[in-house]
Amino acid sequence: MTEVSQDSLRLLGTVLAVQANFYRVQLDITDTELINLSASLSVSLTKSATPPLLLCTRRTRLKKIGQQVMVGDRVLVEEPDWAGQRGAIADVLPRKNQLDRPAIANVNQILLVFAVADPPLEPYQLSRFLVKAESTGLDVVLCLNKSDLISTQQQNQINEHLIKWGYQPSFISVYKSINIDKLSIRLKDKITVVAGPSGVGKSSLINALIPNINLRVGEISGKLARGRHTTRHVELFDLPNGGLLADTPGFNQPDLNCSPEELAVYFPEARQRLAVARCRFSDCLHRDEPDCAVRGDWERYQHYLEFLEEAIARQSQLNQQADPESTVKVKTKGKGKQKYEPKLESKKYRQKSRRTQLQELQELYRESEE
Ligand SMILES: Nc1nc2c(ncn2[C@@H]2O[C@H](COP(=O)(O)OP(=O)(O)OP(=O)(O)O)[C@@H](O)[C@H]2O)c(=O)[nH]1
Ligand SMILES: [Mg+2]
Ligand SMILES: [Zn+2]
Repeated sequence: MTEVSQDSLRLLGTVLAVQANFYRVQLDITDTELINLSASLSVSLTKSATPPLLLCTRRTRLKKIGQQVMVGDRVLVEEPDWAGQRGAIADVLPRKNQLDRPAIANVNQILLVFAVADPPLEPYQLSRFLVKAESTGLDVVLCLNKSDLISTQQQNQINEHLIKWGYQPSFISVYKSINIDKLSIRLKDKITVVAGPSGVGKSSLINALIPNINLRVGEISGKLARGRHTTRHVELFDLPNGGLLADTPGFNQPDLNCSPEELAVYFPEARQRLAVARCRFSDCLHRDEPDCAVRGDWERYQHYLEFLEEAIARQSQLNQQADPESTVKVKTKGKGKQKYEPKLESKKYRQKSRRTQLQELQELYRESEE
């Protein structure tokens, strides 16, 4: 192998999965392009149109500066060993964004999957997922699966509601291959994260979009598998027509961790109202303030009020935790309900860092989801 051409080759790729200290990187360039690019490389590759995958380590320099590498990262790969399919990540390009759960960088959109039936479509739960998805700032594609289970009339009714909510759902059926092709066009050349409650057909859909992937379908991914590292494991899958897709384990109640002030903008209906009028107060929470532009008889206003209560409770909880002199302690009970009780004064009471408490809180939420 001629060292010179190897060195002059700047290989860019995307991290598809992280396994212990190894990173599975898909190169931008296809095998065929690679061979054509440099005839002097004694690369023993079979010509194929698929981009090569290299199992990479992270350069010591990156470790020293504390540069993490995550799924979705765009990376510069050096010293490719084509025969052994190995390489080393020399640099990480700046991230456009970063999701925490699942931990993926550079995501373009969220594909929110719900079922029209089995499990029944619950407006409040759907609202919660929509708000959570909106709070990432990413585009939200809403898909309603199992349309084979309802009549056209029922479908139209659901559609009317969702249009009022500010969404245009795609009604799909994995079973009957309805609108799957249209959906795959929207996924082309993008990094998409699939989300939605358990049992709606997320894995079935991904299996339909990516032949030969064989994700587990219909298993109770909730109780048993979740929490084990197998399902926490994040991986991006290559779509046949370009683009990457990540499955997430279904969970039925995402925690909303936005502040009370920002909540309204995660409702398209409220955004519309705020685009044409203003509230009298700039810090209006749109509850009972005079001259509010958002309060009104829109369908999801009650959802807004409920999520607002939650966001307010959450915020005061965080404030309590930040203030060691506080005399009130918050007990978190399942399903995100909070109860306030007087904190027991104790000299031995050890103030935990806010970070530890947040982590514990997240664990609690996770447990309540399971
Ligand atoms: N009627 C009907 N059933 C479907 C359709 N797609 C999937 N299912 C069924 O729905 C059930 C759940 O499908 P999964 O793909 O495992 O659902 P999931 O969203 O991945 O569930 P979790 O992994 O628990 O989050 C399975 O029994 C599927 O066969 C569809 O288009 N129509
Ligand atoms: Mg699944
Ligand atoms: Zn207002």
